Amino acid sequence: MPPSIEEIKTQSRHLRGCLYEEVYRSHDPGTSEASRQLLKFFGMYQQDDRDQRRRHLAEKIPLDYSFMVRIALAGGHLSADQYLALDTLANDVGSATIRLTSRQAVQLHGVRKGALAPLVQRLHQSAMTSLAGCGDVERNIMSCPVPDGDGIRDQTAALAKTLARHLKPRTSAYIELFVDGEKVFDVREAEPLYGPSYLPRKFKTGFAVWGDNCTDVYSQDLGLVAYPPIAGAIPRFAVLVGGGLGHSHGASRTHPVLAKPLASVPSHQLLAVVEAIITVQRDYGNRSDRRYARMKYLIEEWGLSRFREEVERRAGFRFGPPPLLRWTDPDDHLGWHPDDSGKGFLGLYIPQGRIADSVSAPVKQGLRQVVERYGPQLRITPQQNLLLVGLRSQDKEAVMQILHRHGLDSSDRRTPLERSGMACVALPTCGLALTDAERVFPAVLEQIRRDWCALGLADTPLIVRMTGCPNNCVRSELAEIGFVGAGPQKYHIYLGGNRAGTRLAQKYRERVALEDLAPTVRPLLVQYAQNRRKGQGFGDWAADNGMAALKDGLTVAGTGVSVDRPR
Ligand code: SRM
Ligand code: SF4
Repeated sequence: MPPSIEEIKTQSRHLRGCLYEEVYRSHDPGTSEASRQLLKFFGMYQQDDRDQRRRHLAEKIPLDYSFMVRIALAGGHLSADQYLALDTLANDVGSATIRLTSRQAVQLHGVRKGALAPLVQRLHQSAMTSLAGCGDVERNIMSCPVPDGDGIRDQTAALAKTLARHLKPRTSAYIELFVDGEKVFDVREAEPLYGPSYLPRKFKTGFAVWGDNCTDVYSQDLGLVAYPPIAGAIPRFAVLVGGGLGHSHGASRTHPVLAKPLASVPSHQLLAVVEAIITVQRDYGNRSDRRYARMKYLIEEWGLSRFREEVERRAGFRFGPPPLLRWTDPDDHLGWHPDDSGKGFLGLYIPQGRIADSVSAPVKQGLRQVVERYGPQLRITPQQNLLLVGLRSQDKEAVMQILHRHGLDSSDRRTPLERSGMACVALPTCGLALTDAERVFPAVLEQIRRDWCALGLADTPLIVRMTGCPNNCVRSELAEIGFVGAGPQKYHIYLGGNRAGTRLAQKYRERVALEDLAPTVRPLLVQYAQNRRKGQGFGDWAADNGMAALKDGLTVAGTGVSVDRPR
């Protein structure tokens, strides 16, 4: 029997295992299963080109392994120099693209094993790290990317950074292996928070500011919502626990869950509460079946009261009741936002978060030019877009011109539907993809956009997301329309999430062919355009009707109008 992941972690001497031998000594382009699991804790995923896999297997030639490296950036913050370093690294050791992720991190794909150590060394020189980009630890911590001059958003972003530093694994294996290139036999360090076997599963934390749920806090293991949004007030935090969206088509008890309100805590006690929550999951989370190892399943098993009691016991004080949270429609933060100091930030729509050069759109070169010349701070949004922060108002036009010359449209020219659309990486790099997402999404979105505009809805928001499998990496089952990969070029269609990200979408159709996705939702868009209440979003309309009614082509509730039966 091969060792389980729990055994691999526990026996690894704080994530060392055989990594030294396999990364430095072996000429094999890939690594063993045990090393693959350990490398994830260092933000490194072994992958092969799925487009080539079948041919390689048929011709009995080894798979063409490379690594995806995920650089964790709390709140998506990057300095100009850091961005330029990533841009250079992508060219030097990656596939010449930078991928902004749905959790505000950066991924470089196509890195060869021999380039992992040089890559980490260069990250290190620029004060960046891929440590805990993946693995059974706290993942990249999200927060609203918008600057507000030391207001509540900047305060929560600063807290996100502090928390991210505090929750990093303490093992020095990452530095030894990838910076110093040393093999260490005698490990004496402690992992005070995680212990020798780390967490049962990944753990995700996201901050939000009351009213603006741009980080989708209900999808997080731990959501922390700063309130009240009053200038000068010291924020408290509403604590939400047990969210998580991934599920498996083959495991019927797996399911997406929205995080539940647990408590209200003042900011000075936040760290104690976060640590208490993480250690409860560490000690009681399921370590025998990884499919049920996320904290959402522990909370479902225990109930919220028992969970709260245990967390309070560990934190050492009683929690206040959570406030009733209110959310407005999320802002996508795109376009030009001047402040009072003659500066501002420019939100850029980056389709599918992919910064790359093509002949007609050398976007990566254009961004490099802007960052070199104007030196803005950069922030990645939770929708895979980019903010250039601290630009002088007088430079804005010149920046736009450079970007335009390099094929990056002004976000103002895009409809809300395009600006909010997201697709996950999927094929050809993702080992879990059942089908495409990023590569096919633009065409599907374009069909839906045309229908939407033809119905006079160009200015009405509509959130459409697509993933290549039910792991939900762009949170598709929170979208108003979610396409979730079910097999080659087949997708389940989910409807009825809302713009505030507080409701799960429901399955509407199964295994719809790629080319039928837009035609299948078209009749519903028509009905929505005719029958919606004032201000009612498409997701609300779909949820109000219910999937049963929509599926059966029954009368739309309260409108007396019949829905066309989709193909
Ligand atoms: Fe994800 C695994 C990409 C956000 C749920 N995710 C993967 C892997 C690493 C595939 C693998 O395990 O081999 C994907 C790498 C693809 C590639 O080639 O680059 C991958 N996930 C992504 C990213 C890049 C999607 C994107 O296009 O932006 C996001 C990177 C996040 C980051 O920067 O840290 C990404 N993944 C998410 C999210 C959304 C979120 O966190 O806000 C989710 C749903 C929320 C959740 O976790 O419940 C998500 N990814 C998963 C899961 C299912 C986890 C579960 O417990 O249900 C997996 C599979 C797993 O962990 O076993 C997974
Ligand atoms: Fe891969 Fe599935 Fe995540 Fe898409 S949703 S990146 S296909 S794991």
